Amino acid sequence: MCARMREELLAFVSRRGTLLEPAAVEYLLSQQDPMGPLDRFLASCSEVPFVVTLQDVVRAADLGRNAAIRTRPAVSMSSAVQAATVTLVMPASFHRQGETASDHAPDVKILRDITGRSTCEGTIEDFTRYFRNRFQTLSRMLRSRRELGGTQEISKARRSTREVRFIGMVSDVRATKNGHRILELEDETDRISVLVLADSPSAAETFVMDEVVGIVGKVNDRGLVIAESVVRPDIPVTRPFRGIGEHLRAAFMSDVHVGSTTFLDEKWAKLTTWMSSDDEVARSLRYLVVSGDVVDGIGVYPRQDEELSIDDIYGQYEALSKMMAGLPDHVSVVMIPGNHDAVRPAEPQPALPAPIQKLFDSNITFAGNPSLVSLDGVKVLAYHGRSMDDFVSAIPGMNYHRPLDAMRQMLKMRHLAPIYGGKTPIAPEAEDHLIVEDVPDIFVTGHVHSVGVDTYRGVVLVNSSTWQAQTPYQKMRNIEPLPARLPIVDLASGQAVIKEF
Ligand code: D5M
Ligand code: FE
Ligand code: ZN
Repeated sequence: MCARMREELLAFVSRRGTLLEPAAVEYLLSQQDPMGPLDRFLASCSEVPFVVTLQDVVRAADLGRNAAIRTRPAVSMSSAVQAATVTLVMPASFHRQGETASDHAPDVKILRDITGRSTCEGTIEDFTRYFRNRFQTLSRMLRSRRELGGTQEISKARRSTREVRFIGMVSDVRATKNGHRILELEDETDRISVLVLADSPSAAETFVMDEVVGIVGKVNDRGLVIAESVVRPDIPVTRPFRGIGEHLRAAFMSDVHVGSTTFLDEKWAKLTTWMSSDDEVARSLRYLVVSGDVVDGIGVYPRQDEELSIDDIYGQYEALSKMMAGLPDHVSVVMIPGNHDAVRPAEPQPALPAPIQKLFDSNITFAGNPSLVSLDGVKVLAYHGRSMDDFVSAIPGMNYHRPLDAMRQMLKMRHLAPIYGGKTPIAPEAEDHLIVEDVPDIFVTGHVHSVGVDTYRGVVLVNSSTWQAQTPYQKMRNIEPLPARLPIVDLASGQAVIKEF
């Protein structure tokens, strides 16, 4: 039994491409689940280490024992919620652990956004610099991946007769009539065609323009690379949710569309009443993240004036300001803009301008789109989500009702809006702010007027509903919104629920 376990453990280690210190082997064999701590340790590494030590596995085993109690319900809870996104799911256990937010001072920090740091003028040079920065940043992430050790520049790789590894930006994707796909990849030296065969392990991968990928493959005699595997920058394999010590909570909303005739004022009134009530979850809400399209705006689409109840942009923000002032004081608000708001439409968008900010109380933090913010140390990546329009057009099977699929793709590609030249306007800043540099604890989007929560590799995913009923435009495009749902995340456990109003 023990010999077999040893064999299995060593086979596991070798499959993962690392070595195990002899003392670590003995330690793991003394554990109930020898593979568990090792798996957890490897998952926490951004690249596979050369040797795993005794200390590594002991620490991972301890962490696992402590985290298991906290993380397990989070994962199972949130998948249940995703399956039933339209119902109010609030288990008794979620209630019991409430702590009162009014006892705690809020701690909001903007860790990263474009506000005040925009440099671009939109010249050709700006675009060249922007794409070079995107390529370099993402290829740096890819090069640290074990599978891509020894990558070559494309100009060198194309002359090789052995296995080659290289990194490139996708400049074309097409399907052949036999269902294979041909990618054109470019780096700073050259460009090359890559064939992804329909029966290869990478056949299920989807590709979009301008994303950066790594390829392992062989060059055939016609200079075409036959891909053996495709490597995405991605985020490290599952790590436990890095929560805070207390069960304080953050709620998420977006697409309030104040000023639209279809804004749901009765639902909003219910939300306000509940948030100010004695309900334990309501009382434990410390933060509210509002992810864009906070008002309906003016002239955003043709004949919008026919669908506006407030046809003045300041009037719209003033109305929103009153609504926000009606929420309880123990809730601190973070607000980013979306494509309907009064800032430049090109992403990254800066925070709402000062004259608009002045209309609001001081407990609101205005940040750009996207932004990485820290709420009591929990890192939240908030992005309105315009690029989902492009994901839906580019990837077969993706649709407006499954925003979490697009969000998972963004994390895999480590980019919020890879496709250039589609519906998402992108400003060519010196640095690509749409790259997911830091792995967040919570990743939130809005825009599609749907709702959902889930986890991906330990990151809590939230898509944050709308407070607007179906508009004539959405009806024409068959978009059925799921309005007036409030996702709420426990900042201690990462457990997420959706409350419906
Ligand atoms: O987006 C509201 C909904 O409409 C959302 O599901 C996306 C969809 N939408 C918005 N603009 C477009 C374009 N240009 N093409 C396709 N679908 C779109 P909102 O940003 O609130 O108007
Ligand atoms: Fe919207
Ligand atoms: Zn939008």
